[in-house]
Amino acid sequence: MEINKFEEVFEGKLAKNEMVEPKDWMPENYRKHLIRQISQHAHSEIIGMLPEGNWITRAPSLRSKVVLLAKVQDEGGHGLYLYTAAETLGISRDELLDNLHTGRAKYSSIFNYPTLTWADIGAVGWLVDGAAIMNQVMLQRTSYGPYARAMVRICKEESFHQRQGFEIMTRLAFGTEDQKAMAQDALNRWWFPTMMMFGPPDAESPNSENAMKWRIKRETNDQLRQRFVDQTVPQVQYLGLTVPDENLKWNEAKKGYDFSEPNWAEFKNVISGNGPCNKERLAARNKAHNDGAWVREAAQAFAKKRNEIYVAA
Ligand code: BYC
Repeated sequence: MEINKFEEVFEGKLAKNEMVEPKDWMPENYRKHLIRQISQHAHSEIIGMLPEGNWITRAPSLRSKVVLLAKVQDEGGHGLYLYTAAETLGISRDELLDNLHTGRAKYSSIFNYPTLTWADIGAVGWLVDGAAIMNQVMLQRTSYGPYARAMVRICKEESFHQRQGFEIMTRLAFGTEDQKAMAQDALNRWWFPTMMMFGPPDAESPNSENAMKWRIKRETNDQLRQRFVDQTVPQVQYLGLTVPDENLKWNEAKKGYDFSEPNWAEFKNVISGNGPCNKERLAARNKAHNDGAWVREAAQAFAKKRNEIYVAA
């Protein structure tokens, strides 16, 4: 088939809302775009284990410890589904991880902020997982099959995570005055960093045009950010807390809230490697990878031996 015939088939699939699968022809830039986005997403999942993992030993009850442990394990699983989806695009796991460990690949800005109190674990589950779901629901219909299918399971698990966070916030917000103050303090520190998770404003988002054209993204950064604010403000009100934004105001004409832009200079600083915890996160990830070398070697030795036995039999 001539190259423009291949392109026609690819465009036809997108037009009919069909999934592109690993063995289908795809433009090189589509493949690269997906490797970038899926791998950044995978990195975010496993780096996201670190700020929450910090609290497993300090969770205030056995129940909350078990729930947090399950959540952190889920994030590891999400990383695995996503790395596997990225590998179907012809890149190895080693290369993907190397890009993360050497700081060449990005991961979500949000995980470069510290979790200072137990209320932060509530805020992360409620706001960060809430924002993640807002973004990921549309990704269940993204155009690349393995990514879309991974997102279905991830979204189910993220919903449980969001509930876990909201439960912690509810207990604190309806608890003692000190507990309520702790919940408010966590909300104050996580609100704007969470808004940054959706990416820069549409007018300054270099990847959005192709992402929308190829149906990788179904909604833009600004659309999702607006929906997140509209959905979350009533939850803040229910908790009796205050959104730390004096410009937050219901706009009847647009049937949504007006709100302040996050500090985009801070965002740029964080994604350039200079956020409060970037260095700590990369050091912890590199250490975990190096400490786990013997597990990978043992698994490979086992697989090799098993193959030899099968071949001999
Ligand atoms: N952090 O052109 P744009 C989670 C980068 S966590 C860091 O708009 P795009 C979880 C962007 O990569 C959530 N970098 O990009 C929850 C680009 O740089 P490059 C992870 C960011 O890709 C709890 C540049 O800025 N979710 O799930 O069209 C526990 C310009 O941006 C960020 C996903 O990854 C950011 N917040 O849109 C554990 C969802 N925002 O690559 C885990 C999938 C932007 O050109 N990803 N940048 O050098 C997406 O939907 C999109 O990639 C984004 C960005 C909306 C994030």
